[in-house]
This record gives sequence, C-alpha cells and structure tokens, in this order.
Amino acid sequence: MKLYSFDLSPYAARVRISIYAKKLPIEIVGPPAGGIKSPEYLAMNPIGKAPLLVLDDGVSIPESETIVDYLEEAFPEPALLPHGPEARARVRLIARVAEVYVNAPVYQLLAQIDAPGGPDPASVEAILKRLDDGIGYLEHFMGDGPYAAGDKFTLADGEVTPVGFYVNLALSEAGRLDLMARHERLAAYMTDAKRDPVLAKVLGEMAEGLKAFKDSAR
Ligand SMILES: N[C@@H](CCC(=O)N[C@@H](CS)C(=O)NCC(=O)O)C(=O)O
Repeated sequence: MKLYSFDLSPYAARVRISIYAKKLPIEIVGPPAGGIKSPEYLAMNPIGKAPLLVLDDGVSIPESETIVDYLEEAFPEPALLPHGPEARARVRLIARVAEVYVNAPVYQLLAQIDAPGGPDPASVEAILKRLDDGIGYLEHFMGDGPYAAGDKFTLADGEVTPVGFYVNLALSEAGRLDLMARHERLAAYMTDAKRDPVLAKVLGEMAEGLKAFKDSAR
C-alpha cells in the first residue's frame, strides 16, 4: 500500500497519524513526478488532491476521513475508536467540529494573509470571530485530556493535532496568537500532544514541511 502525502497538509497528517499509531507497513511518498494535477495522478484521483491511499490491488481511496475510516476497519488493532456508540459518536464529533468550525476559518485566514492586495481588515475580523467561536465549540466537546477525547489516543487526535498546528500557524502569521492563549484547553492540548510519540512525530514532520515551504517561497 502507498500513501501520497504532503508533510505540511493537515489532511495528510491525519492519515499519517493513523498509520504510525497502528504501525502499518504503508509506503509514504510525496506527490508523483508530474504533481497531483498530472494525468497519471488524476487517473487515480480525479479530485487532484492529497492524501491518497492506493491499495495493493490498485484501488485508490482519497479523502482523509474516508482513508482513516478504512484503516480503522481494515486494521482494527490498536483501536482508535472507543467501545460503544456514544463514545464513538463523541470522537467523530470532535474531529468533525475541528474540521468544519476550526480548520475552515483557519484556511480563510491564511487566504486573507496571502491575498494579492493584502488582507481586508473587516474580513479578517469576521474570520477571527468565527475561529474564536469554532475553537470554543471544539473545547466544549473535548475531554479533560491529555488526549482530544479524554485519556486515550483516538481518531479525534488525528484531526485535532494537525488543525491545532494550523491554528497556531495562521494566528502567528496574523499576529493574533493572543486568541490561542485565551483558549486554554486547546493550548494545553497542543503542549500535551508534543509528549505523545506519534503526535510529536507528525508535528515535527509538519514543522519540516512548513520550513521547506518557506524556504521554497524565498
Ligand atoms: N477534503 C480533502 C482535502 C484535501 C486537500 O485539500 N489537500 C490539499 C493539500 S493540504 C491539496 O491537495 N491541495 C491541492 C489542490 O487543491 O490543488 C481531504 O480531507 O483529504
């Protein structure tokens, strides 16, 4: 099996977290020579995005959430979902809230920062308000920790750790890290994540990816 992945992508990071947590023998590679818009890649994944998991029989599975769900079913041990429908729903809810209500405004903020004419202050303020609200929703559903859904590593960590990395990145670029400091639960979670070997490894890969991206933009 092979995973097409970008170090910096929060979506690919989510999949790598499942792969490392389950110690799966999956080859992790960067984009193919022609890139993710090449005819060869689009033949495997017409969406033209990474991550993409290619099974040994050639079947391609795109979309990070679908990939981690597949890995959970194909390789159930160690389990990254708890027992019981309610506990499982909570893990999925935490991941969903992080993606929809936190990751989305983070990407909008990064787009504003990179806008050709410079950021529009009113739009930035509106996005920061949505992000502030979104982190509040996430913290409401997260457990006391140290992991996203309580005291066990779950699929929720695969989403919250990379999204937390991006929250810090976008707020740092916007000069608004004070907003993260106000969200003590998420801030403490990101500190705890660095103590878990799998989450620390992926945070390190994302930091390397960010460095490479900044070096290439110079
Ligand atoms: N919904 C997708 C999003 C994947 C995604 O946006 N990947 C980015 C990398 S962070 C990408 O490949 N972007 C290339 C493009 O959109 O052209 C998932 O969960 O896997």
